Amino acid sequence: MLIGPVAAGKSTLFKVLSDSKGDVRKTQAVEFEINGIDTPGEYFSYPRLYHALISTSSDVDTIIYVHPCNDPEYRLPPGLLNIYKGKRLVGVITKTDLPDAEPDVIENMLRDKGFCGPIFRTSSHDRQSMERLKTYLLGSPPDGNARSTTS
Ligand SMILES: Nc1nc2c(ncn2[C@@H]2O[C@H](COP(=O)(O)OP(=O)(O)O)[C@@H](O)[C@H]2O)c(=O)[nH]1
Ligand SMILES: [Mg+2]
Repeated sequence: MLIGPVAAGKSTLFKVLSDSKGDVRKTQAVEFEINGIDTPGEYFSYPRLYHALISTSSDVDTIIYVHPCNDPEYRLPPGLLNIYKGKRLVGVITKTDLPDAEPDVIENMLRDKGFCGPIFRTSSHDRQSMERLKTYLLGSPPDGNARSTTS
């Protein structure tokens, strides 16, 4: 399941990860594909909508937190990751093609805040960067160990 703020690039990633065709539109509702769930950024940005995220995520193995690399503000709500204990957590820093991209700054910020798990960097202009994430997701079993092996 992909989570993260509005316009982080979740749906763009989701399209590649789920091999779906068609344009990326603004995500109005939770969208299900066979292997994944895309969520609207609003669910993530408004505390009164957290329950929607939490109930949607109850059956998923893997949470992918998506953060654009030109946004220096930490946006993961405190405590939300604790709810996801036991699930595989993967970070993705998107939009590395932008002129104001600062992927190192964003990655350090996530680590400073205690984000565990592998962190990938992607750009929609670099299909391979997204395919690498996909290969990882397909190749490593979601057993929850990713969190403790990489930090
Ligand atoms: N430059 C650039 N733009 C991107 C990238 N990924 C997504 N976008 C753009 O950012 C906007 C928001 O993307 P979207 O996937 O809808 O974000 P979501 O709200 O998290 O689902 C769209 O205009 C995308 O085309 C990227 O890697 N690089
Ligand atoms: Mg979306």
